[in-house]
Order: sequence, then structure tokens, then C-alpha cells
Amino acid sequence: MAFAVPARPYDFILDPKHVALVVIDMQRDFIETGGFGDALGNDVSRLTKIVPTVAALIALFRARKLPIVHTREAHRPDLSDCPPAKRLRGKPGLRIGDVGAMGRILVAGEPGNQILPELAPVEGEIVIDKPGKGMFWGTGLQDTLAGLGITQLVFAGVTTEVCVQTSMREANDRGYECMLVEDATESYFPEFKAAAIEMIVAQGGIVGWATPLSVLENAFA
Ligand code: TIU
Repeated sequence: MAFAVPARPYDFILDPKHVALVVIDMQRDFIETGGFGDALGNDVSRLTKIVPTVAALIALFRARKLPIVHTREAHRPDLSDCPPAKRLRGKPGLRIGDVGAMGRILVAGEPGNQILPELAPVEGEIVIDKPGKGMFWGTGLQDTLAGLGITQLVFAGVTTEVCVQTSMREANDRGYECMLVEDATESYFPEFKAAAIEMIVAQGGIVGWATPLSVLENAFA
């Protein structure tokens, strides 16, 4: 049975038969000290703080046996799926494919590319390696979701204004109803996180809905 989740800009009518959780890029390189994000000069402790909230959100969906998608921003070792325009954006020595403290930066299979152990996918969950910021480009995810009859997506992960917002916008354009769990997402830049959430819910929910985890948990209860 569908039920209402109090959210901005208005109630999200969640249908457990057609909803999936999407956890974006909770990988070591963005979140752990010594990773790629840290090497770029970002304060990763902002991101570390949301890990328990994301874990609780995953637990909520697991307990109800609802589908969960985990993504990683990951390129093939030969970088054939990394356009030069993306690779050349960074500083020499800190570019995608270069060797960092946790192996090759944003390359599939490297230590830094792994999802944090606390949030690791379990058997039966969907894991997507995405070469873009958005989760649909080059992944085949749309067909997977269609096969499961998914029409609604609840979002968490990092970073709010980059991979989370891009994925949410891609999903919105594909017809999914999207809700962001606002305390299960974070940015290196607090003002960007706040602005991204406002952009999503403005204009009658032009990109989707937003709500805190506690409200979603209460609605499920
Ligand atoms: N996952 C994701 O957001 N990738 C990024 O590169 N984010 C930054 O904020 N840099």
C-alpha cells in the first residue's frame, strides 16, 4: 500500500511495490582521509559524518526487502570510458587513472574505489560502476530498473550537488519520481548542498522531493 511521506515541497506518495533506494558513490576515495577527495584539499570529515545515517537508510530498505542500488564513480583500467575532457580537468599527478594513496584514482577494482565497508552491498543488491557523474550514462541502469518495475527512487550519497544531483536530474527526465534524503547526502561545500536541495524542491518540486531520514522512517513505521 502506498503511503504519504511528509516532504518538501509536499507529501511524497511512496509506493513500496515500485520504489528503490539509490546510494550514490559512498566510495573510499571521496570519504576517507588520504583518498582522492582529501588530496584535492577537501574537508572529508563533512562526508564521514553522514555514514551512520546512510547505514540506517540502507537498513530501512533492507528490512523491508526493497531494492537497493549502489553506485561507484569508476572507470575501466584502460580509461577507454573516460573522455579526455574529464581526465585532463585535474591537476597532473591527481588525475583519474593516476596512482594515489589508495591505488589508481577512480579506477574500478582499486582500493579507493570500494564502497565503505560499513555500507557495503550485500548479495542481491545492484552495484553500478558509472563513468559519468550521472548514474544512467553508460550503465544500462534504466533497463535494470524497468525490469524491476521501479518508478520511484529515494536518493542518498555524495556529493549532493555533483553526482547525486546529476543522477536525480537524469532520473527526473526519465520519468522517475525522486526524493532526496537530506541528511543522508553531503557535499564538501555546505552552501552547495543547501542550494542543491533548494533547487530540487523549488518550483513545485521541479526535480523532486526532499525529506530527513527520521520523517521517512516514521512514515514507513
Ligand atoms: N560522486 C561525486 O560526486 N563525484 C565527484 O567528483 N564529486 C565532487 O564533488 N568532486
